[in-house]
Formats: sequence, structure tokens, C-alpha cells
Amino acid sequence: MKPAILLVEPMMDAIERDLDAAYTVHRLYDAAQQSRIQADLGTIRAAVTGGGTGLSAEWVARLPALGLIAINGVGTDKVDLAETARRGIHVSTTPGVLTGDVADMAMALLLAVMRRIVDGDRMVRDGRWAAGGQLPLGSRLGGRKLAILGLGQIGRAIARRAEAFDAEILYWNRSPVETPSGWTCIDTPERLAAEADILVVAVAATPQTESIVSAAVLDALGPNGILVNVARGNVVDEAALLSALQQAQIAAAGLDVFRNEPTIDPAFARLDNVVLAPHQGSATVSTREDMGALVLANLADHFAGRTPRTSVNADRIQETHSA
Ligand code: 8YV
Repeated sequence: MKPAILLVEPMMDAIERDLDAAYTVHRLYDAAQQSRIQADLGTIRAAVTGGGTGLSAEWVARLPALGLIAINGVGTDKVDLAETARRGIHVSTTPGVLTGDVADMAMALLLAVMRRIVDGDRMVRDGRWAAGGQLPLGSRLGGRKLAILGLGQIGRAIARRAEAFDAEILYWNRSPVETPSGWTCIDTPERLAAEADILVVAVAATPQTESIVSAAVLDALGPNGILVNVARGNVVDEAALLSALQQAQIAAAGLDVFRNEPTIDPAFARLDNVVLAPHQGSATVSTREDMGALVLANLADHFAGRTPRTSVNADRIQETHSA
């Protein structure tokens, strides 16, 4: 009999076909499967989910045979890492393969904001250009100070891309990191924002980074400043961000992530100075294929009795269980 797994959110068709071939897949997002899932809770040995979705503590508690949560992404913020380690449940992610795409998304949002790409598209379609309309001038990226909050793999990839656009790179990171020459380290998020023309948020969501982009950081970014967020909604004080955008305390924002996805605060849609994206940083065919392949490999490891190859908590499980 095929082992049973829980699929929390849809994946690309080709990956779901591979999952179906190897496992009995219970689809949590499919209303028609709910009673079967309830009846089979005790048989489910792995869950597959997205980084932005994770698996709630309630669901972890309902699954007594759970041994792996395979995240199709890199964020572990929506999974209780202490409880999973206590129960010996591995949590795996898909490191490396989505770095470039998320960095590309940050640059795409930034250029869309600075060069008014979305407004221009609307103007051409609406016939306002043909009718003699003029798009307000945009702003130049070259020569601007681009600050990166969180210099992990994705932050670094953004910095490399921004350098190619002739931006000057500043960054803040929680711990000291080696960088190429010419990147300037700033010691607090607030001072980073004060120095920057553009603040790109690429920091991992942890209890320490909750609302790290605070009202004070936005105030420091100032009326000409642009915010881009490709990390997580909850690293930004969203009420402060909305107010800063409404009052023109910052100039504009490009946002791929929000606090309450997908039903985001409707106030965002009423703003002219934002470009909004539906959490699509890693959403390319090639990257989703690579992410799916890693999810499948981790599942295969787990069901073969091996440590899942990109488990993020293997050490913690070992410590917890040898203590
Ligand atoms: C999602 C992400 O995983 O990597 C992450 O943590 O948030 C994304 O890449 C993706 O949306 C799939 O659900």
C-alpha cells in the first residue's frame, strides 16, 4: 500500500502526478476530501506545504504518525519548530533553488515602481496615450543607494543584481557576514533606512524580525524612499506602511508579500503608489520544478528511513531526543 501524505496547497501538475504515483495524497484544500481525511488522520506520515502556508499547530497535533513536513519553499516561519523537534518530526525546505527567482522578483517590483510600468500599461490599454496623455516621469535606479535588510542568500542575489544596475549597496544583517568589497554594512535597520533611497526587505521571518520594518524605519526611509518586500508580510508593521504610503511619508512600495495572504488589507488596492504581487517570488516553471524535485527527494528519504536531505531541524531533533 502506498504511504499516505497530506498536501496542504496545490503544486504544479507534473509534481502532483509524481506525488500521486508514489503516495496516497490527501488534499487538504479540496472540500470533497475532508471526510476521508478525517477518517485517515492516523495514517498520514508526511505533509507537503508552501512556505507561506506551513502547517498549523492544530494540524500537527491531529496527525499522530506525522514524521516530515516538506516545505515547498524556504520559509519555516509557519511551522512550530520547537514542537516538531519535540515530536521528532523533520521539517525540510527547498534551499538554493529559488534564490535567483526571488531576487529577480525584487528587481522586477523595484523597476515596476521606479519606471511606472503598471501605470504605463494601463495608460496604453485605456487609450489615454493615444488620446495625448503623458505618463509622469519615473526615477533612475543607477547611482541610487539600495539597502538590503537581511543579507542571506536572497539578499546577496538582490545585491548582485542591483550592482549590475549601478546602484550602491548598503545592508544590515543580524550577524556579521563577509561581503564583496564596496557593500557597506550599517548597524541598525533604522540607520540603514535613513541612508537609503530604496529599502529591499529580504530578512527571514522569525520572532526577532516581527515588524522589524517599523514606523520608525519607514519614517527614516523618508518621502523619497521606496520599499520593496519579498520576504514575509509580518516583518513589516503593515498599519504603519499603509499610513506611510497614504500620507506620502514614503514615496512608493513594491510588495510580493502581505500579512493576511491572500485576503490582504483592501487599503493596499486603493493606493496609487504601490505595485502589488500575489506572493509569486518563486513562481516560475523551472524553479517550481526544482522545488518540487527537492520536495519529492525529501519524501523519498523519509519513507526510505533516511534523514530528509534538506531537513532544517535534524540537529535539533537529535539534541532534543538525546537529552
Ligand atoms: C512559497 C515562500 O513557498 O519559499 C518560501 O518560503 O514563501 C514561497 O516560495 C511558494 O509560494 C510555494 O507555496
